[in-house]
Amino acid sequence: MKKDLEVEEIIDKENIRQRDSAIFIASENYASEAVRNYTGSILTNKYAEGYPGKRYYAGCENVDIAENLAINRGKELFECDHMNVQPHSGSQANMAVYMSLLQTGDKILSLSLDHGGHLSHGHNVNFSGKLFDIHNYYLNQDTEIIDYEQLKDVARKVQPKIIICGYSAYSRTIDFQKFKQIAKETNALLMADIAHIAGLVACKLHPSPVGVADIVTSTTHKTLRGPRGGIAIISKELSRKYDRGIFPMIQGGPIMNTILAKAVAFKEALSNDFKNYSTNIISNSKLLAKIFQEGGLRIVSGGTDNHLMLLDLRNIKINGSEAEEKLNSVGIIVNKNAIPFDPLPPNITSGIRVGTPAITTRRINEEDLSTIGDLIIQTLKTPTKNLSDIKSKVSRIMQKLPLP
Ligand code: DSN
Repeated sequence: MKKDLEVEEIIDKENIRQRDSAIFIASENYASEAVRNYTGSILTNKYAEGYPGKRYYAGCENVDIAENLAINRGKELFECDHMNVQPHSGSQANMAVYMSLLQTGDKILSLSLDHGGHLSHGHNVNFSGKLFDIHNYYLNQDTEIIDYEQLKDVARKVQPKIIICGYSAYSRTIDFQKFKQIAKETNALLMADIAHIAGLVACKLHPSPVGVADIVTSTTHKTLRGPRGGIAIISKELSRKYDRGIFPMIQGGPIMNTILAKAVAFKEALSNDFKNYSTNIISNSKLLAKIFQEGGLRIVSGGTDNHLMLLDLRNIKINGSEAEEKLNSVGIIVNKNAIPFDPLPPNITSGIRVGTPAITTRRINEEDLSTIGDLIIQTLKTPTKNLSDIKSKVSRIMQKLPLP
């Protein structure tokens, strides 16, 4: 293969960045070499509109096997009866729910984005907010966790067609059974978007919404550590409609190379190694939360049950945007994030989101993680911009950790 030098340079630099940085972006991970290789396989060459055995192209005999393999492994992993592995992303898995099961203009009830929800759950700059009538529920201002009583009141008043749970910046366990009771009482469908917690759900480290929610959507690249893409788990009654919602309604040809890599990731996720990994994600998250609290940082809701936490930085007089930039300058990668009832706009924010899926894949030990936790506190609290000493300490730790 003739090398494209401009492209090689990008990859070389990104390799170094990923190796030397302490990555705490809650939605990122390091996929295995197998997942990366199969994502780059020759299945990228194949058109396969339709579903296994019912394609609109000839020559699909091998990709049919690939898609069925992904479906069967996915069903085993999540203990479900029907899975669609074709969504190109989490947003598209969600879009297909609304487009196939609702009419445009129908009411959707979801957690507002600035309380931890997702753009595709009805934000006004997103297709979901433009095409549907969005109503929100919120976190309780004192506890900063879901207020199920308030949710029930809003649901009774709004009478939504669908209620959405599952979030991008929520560090506490979600009670899917309570959601189901409220959805049942108000005659609404229930959708659980488990993009963030999918790996934890698969390992039974978070309760599963499968068999409780009518539709479960997810990405495959966060805690699940697969290729970048989406999936949906649907009840038997709704599956035909949903499948048609993906194809032909909102997507054309499935990305067969990614679907093959999803099959690989599901097999990895069925292993004991993955269960240990997922257990470590949570213990690392709890360890960091403890270090931050001992260092005087405030954690939204007072702690974490999962792979992430939100830090409220108001008491140390730095905003989310400044914190993100400062930490980035020392090789610690987080993202600014609104905190519930944030007085600052979303491009600045009062908080940062810190997650442990990626750093746990690097097999960091408690001692090194504690050191990095302390370096995060130091970076945020030190007024000076000259933080080269901290940067060297971070890269020294990260360089010795294996990459998958
Ligand atoms: N953008 C993702 C996240 O960072 O949570 C969600 O899609």
